[in-house]
Amino acid sequence: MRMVFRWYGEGNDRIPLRHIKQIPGVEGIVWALHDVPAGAEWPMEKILQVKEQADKYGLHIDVVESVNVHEDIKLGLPTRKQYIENYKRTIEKLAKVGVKVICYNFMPVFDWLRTELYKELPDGSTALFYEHAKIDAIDPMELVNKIAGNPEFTMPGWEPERLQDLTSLFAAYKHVGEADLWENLKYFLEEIIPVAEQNEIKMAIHPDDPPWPIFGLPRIMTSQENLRKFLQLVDSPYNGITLCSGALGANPQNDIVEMVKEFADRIPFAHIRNVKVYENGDFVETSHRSQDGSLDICRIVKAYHDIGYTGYARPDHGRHIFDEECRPGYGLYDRALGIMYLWGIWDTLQRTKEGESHAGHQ
Ligand SMILES: [Mn+2]
Repeated sequence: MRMVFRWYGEGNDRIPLRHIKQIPGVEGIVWALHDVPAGAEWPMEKILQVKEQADKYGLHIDVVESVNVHEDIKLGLPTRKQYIENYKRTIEKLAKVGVKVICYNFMPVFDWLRTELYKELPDGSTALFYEHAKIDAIDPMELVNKIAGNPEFTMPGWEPERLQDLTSLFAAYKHVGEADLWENLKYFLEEIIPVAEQNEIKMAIHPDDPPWPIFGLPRIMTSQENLRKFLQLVDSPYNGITLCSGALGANPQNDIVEMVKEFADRIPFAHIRNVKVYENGDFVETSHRSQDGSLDICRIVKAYHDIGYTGYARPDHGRHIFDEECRPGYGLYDRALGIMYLWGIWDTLQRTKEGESHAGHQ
């Protein structure tokens, strides 16, 4: 397991790289050019700038999250051709600076979705929360204003230029059902996976968060069965999954341990975090500790250890703790705690496997 940490870039993230460097076992950043709109080719000078910044702290830039897929590709419009060409050029450029994995998603209109960014937990910390009743009652535009309207920084997946024309986007998706979305995803994969292969970059789709349709928009990266179907669309080691325990785990039907086992050699990137799912299906993000949420993170990490996982992992989200002012879900403290929990489980399993001969000494 190779630990990495999401960083939003100089001037776009309050957390400095020198702090990330101090989290034990973190070897690289998970990054993106957040000011480049979806569908545009990434400029090489901006890519090199991030590499230079990371190099200074001995952090690598192996994992990119995300290169966003333009809506016209998901809609299957004729204009997708140019956006797919741009995507291929970006893959080639990223390969030149040593990138190994590109995370992306194929969710229509909205990326991740929550109803509250600062839900108070019993211990006084706050975290991202999803409430079914609120989603059922709210107008999508109202939610956009709530999520993307006020923060200090733009939120990934909620970029204003992407959401400005919400009405026409919804109209466009009226004619796109699940079957069409699968078709459009297949078309996209058949175009880009050969380029990924040539450039030795593993593409890793992020599951839908949460894993069910929202506002009548189709969502397909939702279950073990659908992930299996996805991997068969283009059966290549370069066509893989970002297995996100928290996204998939919001549906109690999803068994993350089973997914790690079944998709073992097709998971170049793991997001490991916990969620607490309530009786009525609402869920809140919690600390990583198994006892705090509905997912047994110990068993999930053990599943990765059992398959001899050598891919990248990140703690994904964290709560907002110790009065930290941070991006929702992306503070330093709780993600760092999460990493230490993951390492604690991993290192214990590793030592147990190696035997007890060290008698407590290195
Ligand atoms: Mn995730």
